[in-house]
Amino acid sequence: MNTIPVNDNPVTVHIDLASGEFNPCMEMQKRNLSSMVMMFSDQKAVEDTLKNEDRFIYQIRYYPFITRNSDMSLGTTMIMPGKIGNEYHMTKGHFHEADNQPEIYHCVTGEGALQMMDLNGEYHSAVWTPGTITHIPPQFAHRVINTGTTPLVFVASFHVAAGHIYGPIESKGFKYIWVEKDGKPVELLNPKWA
Ligand code: S6P
Ligand code: ZN
Repeated sequence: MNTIPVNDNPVTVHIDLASGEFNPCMEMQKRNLSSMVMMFSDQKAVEDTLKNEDRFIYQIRYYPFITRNSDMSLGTTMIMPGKIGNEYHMTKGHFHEADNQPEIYHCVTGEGALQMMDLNGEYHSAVWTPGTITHIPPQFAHRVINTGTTPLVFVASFHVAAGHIYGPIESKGFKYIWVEKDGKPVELLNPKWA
């Protein structure tokens, strides 16, 4: 990661809405299937896909805005269209480490859904098209699913101090999974929660 400059003056950046490319960009991360094996429910489909390719699932780009007494960050995520078995490509999903940290997600390109769940299993989802904005309250894990046939791009606004916790989602997932059935996206109970 590049060194984050402290800058007390206004900063302007540019985002390409079709690709999520950030200019300037401070950090980039690519997630391929091998880095999120446990997130998909059809493990046989994961294994079969990995025999052929370590499929590129999504790309994250960040720009942190740090002043002497505040911090904000913008991130873009571009999720490729596709499925593992019948389950659509998605982000890993995480809780924030700090329990008072919300986040705002803004869908700018593509079609999909956002799922949110707290530690008690209270579950919500929102269907996304370009222009949809969702406020994710503190203590709700969040994951985005690309249910379309083109890349899905969204912009995330959060505090750098929020942090990430992936463990609970890695082990049990969200209460529901998004799969294709008869050519359409449907939300089904996750077998791990049945
Ligand atoms: C950070 C924010 C996003 C995600 C990104 C990838 O709080 O929610 O920038 O990090 O969408 O998702 P994940 O679950 O792989 O971190
Ligand atoms: Zn987050």
